[in-house]
Amino acid sequence: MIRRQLQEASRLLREAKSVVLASHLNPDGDTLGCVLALQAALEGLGKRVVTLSSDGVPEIYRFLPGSVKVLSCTEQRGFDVAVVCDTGMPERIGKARDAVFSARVVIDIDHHVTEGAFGDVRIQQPKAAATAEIVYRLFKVMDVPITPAIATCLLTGIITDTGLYRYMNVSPATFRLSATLMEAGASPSEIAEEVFESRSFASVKLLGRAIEHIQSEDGGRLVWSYISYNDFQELCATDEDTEGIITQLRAVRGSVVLALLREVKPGRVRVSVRSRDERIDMARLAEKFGGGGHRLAAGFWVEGGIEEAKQQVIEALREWMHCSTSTSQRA
Ligand SMILES: [Mn+2]
Repeated sequence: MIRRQLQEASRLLREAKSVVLASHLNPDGDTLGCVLALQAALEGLGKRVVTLSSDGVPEIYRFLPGSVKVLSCTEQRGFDVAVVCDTGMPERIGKARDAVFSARVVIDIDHHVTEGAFGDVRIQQPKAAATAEIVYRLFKVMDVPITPAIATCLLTGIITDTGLYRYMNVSPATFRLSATLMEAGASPSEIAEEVFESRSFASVKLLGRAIEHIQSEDGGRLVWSYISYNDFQELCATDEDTEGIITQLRAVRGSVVLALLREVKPGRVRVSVRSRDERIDMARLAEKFGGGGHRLAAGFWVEGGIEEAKQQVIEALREWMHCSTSTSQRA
């Protein structure tokens, strides 16, 4: 039960005068939706709020109310309370760390299952489809009115973390909460258009490159692709433009594990991995590479060129798939 933690967090936030909020690196719709919903709610209560996202706010999330106030870092210290959302482990908040851990109390709100939980108050609910669901519960305990702005932020978290209600994390509760947020003024069609149908031209070209490079292994169970540093340069694209590409690889029939490698800088490759099989735990694989995530969706970095990374990662994936699904003891 997280009821006690929610009550504790509610009390701390109501008593606080200053609050710092932090999202994770390579921020997604859930982490940003959560911190921006909290920003709106806490400002509504008259708190001084600083919202941090080390990697800024990707263009597709700039429609979120209050996103212009997000800072990539701050010199301010000594906040009454810090709230970190959707983060798995403290390393994933990047430069926001110093401000967050200078706060008197740190609250960690998360639906990740990694073992990196931290903070003085830990509100964890692995069954929640998105951290936004937990933040909504916190608002109910705090008796905060759900304004259209707050509803939009929270519904964005749900829509993005469920891939438009397509993933296994969706439960009847997800739809019930979505309906409530819609009644409070959020528009799923507007959110979907902003997030999924407002890609830059370079980003759609990059998707083409990823599809062109697609590979299938292990009888089609492992589907992966890559984007080289050259691709990025040629198309004048950035890592931000790769958002959502891995989702497109899921289109391949029979695919169980998906991976996308992108050489964002020469010799530095970001890897995203997805699984459709609960037994093949992507968070645990990512942890081996110093990354993290959920059972079915995770990410990590590999040092080295794209060719080196391809070999290393695909070999690890093959092995991981094999030992995760074989009847013998797991490695
Ligand atoms: Mn999330």
